[in-house]
Amino acid sequence: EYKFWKTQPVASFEEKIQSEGPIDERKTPDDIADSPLPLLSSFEWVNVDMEDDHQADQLYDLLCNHYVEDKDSSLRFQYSQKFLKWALKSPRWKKDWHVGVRVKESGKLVAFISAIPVNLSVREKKIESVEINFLCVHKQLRSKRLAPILIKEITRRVNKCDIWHALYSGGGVIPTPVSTCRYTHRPLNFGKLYECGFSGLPHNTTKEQMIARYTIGSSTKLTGLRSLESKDLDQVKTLFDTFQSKYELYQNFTTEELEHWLLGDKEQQNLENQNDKVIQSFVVENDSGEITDFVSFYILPFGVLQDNVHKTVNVAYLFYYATTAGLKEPSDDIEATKVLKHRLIELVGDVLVLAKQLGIDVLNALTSQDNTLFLQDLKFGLGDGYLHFYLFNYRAFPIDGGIDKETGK
Ligand code: YNC
Ligand code: MG
Repeated sequence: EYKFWKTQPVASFEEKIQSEGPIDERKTPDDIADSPLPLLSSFEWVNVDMEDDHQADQLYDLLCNHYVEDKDSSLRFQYSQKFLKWALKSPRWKKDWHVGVRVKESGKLVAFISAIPVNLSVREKKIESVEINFLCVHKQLRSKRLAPILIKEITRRVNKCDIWHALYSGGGVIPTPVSTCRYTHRPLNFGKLYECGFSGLPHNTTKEQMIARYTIGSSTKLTGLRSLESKDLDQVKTLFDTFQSKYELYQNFTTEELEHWLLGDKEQQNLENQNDKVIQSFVVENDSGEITDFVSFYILPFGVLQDNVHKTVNVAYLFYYATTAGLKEPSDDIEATKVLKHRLIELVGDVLVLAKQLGIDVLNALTSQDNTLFLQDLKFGLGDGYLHFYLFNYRAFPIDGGIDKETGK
């Protein structure tokens, strides 16, 4: 059990955490090996160059056919090239951290893992880290202990840059989640979700009743709601920094990073039709020109794997948001939460309309942070997927992910 993870600087399931901080003894880049771990002689390490469309396409192919699937293998994440470039080339990205394994003879890309730099806040501490994502091994090479080699190799490359901590997340349990959240789903096109097998009919209901239940208006309600523009970024940064500081685990963004994550990379910002962007962000501007709220979602379709009239489900994920609501009435916590809740219902309520206008079939959100304030009112339903968050080489007290420990709801 956990033969590999037992050797890594992560908290064990059993241990009772006494204090927060690094697990490994302090090291320097000089303590770290200069060359990559050995692979079987028919394979080789490569950097996947995301600026080369041909190589980006090879990564797209690998993930499209071998990346994360839902529980009964009926749907698989379908990251587009555009999405992958955005996700992998965030500010301060390194080619050396887009690690591939190829078959020497054919050049075929059969495995991948990536890191991007992130600056984390874990409670009062700031931790220079990376985020690990897109770990993938070709289906024919599974269960051969290649994943631990990829993880050790990315660790080596990151350590060589004097970074010793990482954030990562996944649907499976390994030692030891710092937080566990559940996925929730807000159907926007119930008829299609039902036809794809994404949604079922609850007992004693008809498809027509469910379609009626999830019907939403055709126009947004908030006055002053509009697309985010680059001129808003300084205000949005201040708003976001203030809003996030109450959370126990979050990323600190520079203005440049905020621009990247909320407006997209240059390629997306220059798209003729802004509706084609995978990241969609909106602000609310009041009469005095102040930004009082922002909200964003990204679009990541699921490929439908069985034979079906529908080939993809258009899924949007609620991403970052912030509001001034509830911030200025600090005298009474309960009252402040009520104000915040009311505002988030309005804000995310408008997101439902905007997403529907873009042809999105379902909006997903996690039970994390303040999301539990609006999920029920806006008819998000609990899904069967969980997302576990992990920290590498950092012990931290568990963080509430919005799930009731007893009922799992
Ligand atoms: C996973 N997702 O437990 P033990 S999420 C971490 N994250 O080790 P093998 C994982 N570890 O239990 P396979 C993991 N999945 O013996 C498996 N493991 O200690 C562990 N799926 O290796 C597992 N992508 O090679 C076991 O397994 C060992 O052939 C078994 O390959 C696994 O990106 C995988 O779900 C996931 O492509 C590559 O199943 C494969 O099955 C696959 O025999 C579909 O490995 C796609 C998929 C995962 C998405 C993600 C985050 C990854 C985080 C990795 C950990 C990073 C640590 C920090 C490093 C930087 C540090 C610095 C500084
Ligand atoms: Mg393997």
